[in-house]
Amino acid sequence: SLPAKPFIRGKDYADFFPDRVAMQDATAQMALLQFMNAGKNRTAVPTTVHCDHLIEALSGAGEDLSRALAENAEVYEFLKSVCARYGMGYWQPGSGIIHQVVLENYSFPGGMMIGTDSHTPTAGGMGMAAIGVGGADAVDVMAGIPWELQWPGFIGVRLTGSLSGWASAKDVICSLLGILTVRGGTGHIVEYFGPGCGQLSATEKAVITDMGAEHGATTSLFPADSSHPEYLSSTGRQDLADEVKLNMQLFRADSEVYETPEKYFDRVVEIDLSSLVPHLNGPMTPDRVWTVNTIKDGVKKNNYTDAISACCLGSCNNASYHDLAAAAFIAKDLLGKGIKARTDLFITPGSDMVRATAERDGILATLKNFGAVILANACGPCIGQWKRPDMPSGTKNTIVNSFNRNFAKRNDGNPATDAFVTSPEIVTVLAAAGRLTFNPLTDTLENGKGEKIRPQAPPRNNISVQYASPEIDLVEPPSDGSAVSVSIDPKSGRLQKLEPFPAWGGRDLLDLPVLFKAKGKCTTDHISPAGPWLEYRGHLDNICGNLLSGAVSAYTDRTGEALNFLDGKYQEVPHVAREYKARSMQWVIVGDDNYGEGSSREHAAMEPRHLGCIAVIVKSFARIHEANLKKQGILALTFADPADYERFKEYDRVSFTGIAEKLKPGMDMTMTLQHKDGSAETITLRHTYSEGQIEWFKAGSALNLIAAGR
Ligand code: MIC
Ligand code: SF4
Repeated sequence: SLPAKPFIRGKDYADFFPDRVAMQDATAQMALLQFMNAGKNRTAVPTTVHCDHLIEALSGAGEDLSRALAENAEVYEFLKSVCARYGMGYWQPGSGIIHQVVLENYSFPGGMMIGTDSHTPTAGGMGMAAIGVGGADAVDVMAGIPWELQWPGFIGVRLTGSLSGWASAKDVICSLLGILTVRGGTGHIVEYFGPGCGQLSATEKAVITDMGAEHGATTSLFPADSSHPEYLSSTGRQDLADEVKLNMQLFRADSEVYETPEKYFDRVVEIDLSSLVPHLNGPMTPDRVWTVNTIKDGVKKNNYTDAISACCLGSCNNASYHDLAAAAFIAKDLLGKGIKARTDLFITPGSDMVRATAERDGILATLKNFGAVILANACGPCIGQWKRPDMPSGTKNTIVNSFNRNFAKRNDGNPATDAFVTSPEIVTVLAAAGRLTFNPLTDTLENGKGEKIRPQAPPRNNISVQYASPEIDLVEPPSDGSAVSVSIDPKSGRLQKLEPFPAWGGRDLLDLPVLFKAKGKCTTDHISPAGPWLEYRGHLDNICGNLLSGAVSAYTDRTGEALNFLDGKYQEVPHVAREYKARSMQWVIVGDDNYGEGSSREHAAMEPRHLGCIAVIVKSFARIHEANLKKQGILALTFADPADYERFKEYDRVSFTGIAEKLKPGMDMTMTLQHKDGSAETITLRHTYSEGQIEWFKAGSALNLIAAGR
């Protein structure tokens, strides 16, 4: 039924019933451990689990996959048995990166899905409302209860002109990041429109919507056009392709929206595809924009290393068939002129379907001849699963990749690696040039004979391809899984049954130490890093060992350390938190802008909760992290006056009194900040809690309510 009054953007909450849930192995473990406590027999909607994050990149697809199967056997077995038990599909290790597999198999215009990964909006390239969430949100949908979202605002992006030369879809989103920054999309859906959309294939559109996660948008979306039935058909979904062709108008905004977008969108951004030049965004943040024309200034001003130590082509963002085909075109042309890759070049195909098709068409053979190492169809170097024996941590170096994010330590765990994100085309040509400042628009390469070679940009041919069948794919669940047993070894270091978090209990929260005051950028990669820690994603107590280990303390400017109020020493955050927990002391975190940017990993909320955190108070939140904190029973609060962040000093404590009366939808709250010298001040705080979400806090977590049947 229609709501009685229109929802107010950025204020009202609305209930949704998404069509599908997708989870990847690194987040599915915690999501499924929670779902197992929800008291349900079967998932309420089609649900799939994708094994992609846990595969390490070292020597190439075959060996890396075999090693992953052996090393992660316990976790894969757990995921597989939970899938069989609760009626979910299990995409085996090697089948591909979640978003590419979803795009190929489950995306269609007009659908709605959620996924426990921030890049779920990749399917927005196919006109699907696809939203990244934490595992507890997935539990709602799998349990058949409505999933709540604050009614978003809308940003319209009008695309005109057409891409040419070395410019690609990646440059659309890299340039938009320069306009919106990493916070600009927060709380909004970014909708593309205009004549430029028709120039882009479905997988090119998906590059743009995938990386919408980087400006914080709830999701990004393209209207349906002929690229959609074409992709449906080439991925073996002819029936859907026919339906979409017949109903195209239903999956586009009404014509008045396109005629007078300013009336409907909160903001309209114009991007002329014809004017785009290749971007190289980075390092450390995807909204630091450079192009092949300006990067020389960057190197000069910021002392980036010009020599490139390695190039990577892959990730959910840019590892489609057409991406590999474009790279192979450049490689073939250069090989013919006597030039090979000068740097290491690692390639992770997006899925086994892409791998099989690229192999069939000779694309992988060309890339290998060029010098590329083909890695498993998985996240690999994009998520720190990259072993670099030749690059000791701490060595300053430059890498170039076709991924989407480039936060510190993200790819190889080395804080001194500067990562630049760019298109597969630029990755390939820079692998041949070996230096960051090579400009394919103006510069030439030199071959062994001393000849000057101008590299050729690939033609923009999005000719449709009939995809080959993958060798590694889906294991369907039995029709009745109730007899399947799911076992967790109580001695396991990787999996641990979850104990419900305690209810709030109606108490005032008095004299809480500020355990950590984060300075500057504090993404989920800073709060709960991935890489080697991916091993503990199913074991809450063990993964707590990484809490805030990448975050910079505002008091000392060093990472990962907190002042222990009990003995006056600076120690690792988890150590101090455990000492407080042992004494039943609750504590708080204070943070800067866009706190919790990046990943959907709810570990960044569950770890502090497990160790006794009761409130996180920041200048502003990234959407998914704020929701994760609320779901896990932590108070997620923002300063009414961001300048109040400055008031926090070492040894400060905070108190909240009268919470039941003060925590009301739409109302500000107050908090007392007590300084070491005995003085105190009152600070006004904002929040976005709805009536129902306040109940999550009271119950100790949203899951506690579901488990209690409420
Ligand atoms: C990422 O790209 O940061 C990840 C790893 O895919 C995360 C999920 C995770 O932390 O497991 C994401 O984007 O949500
Ligand atoms: Fe995997 Fe990287 Fe995509 Fe995250 S961004 S899903 S780690 S490929």
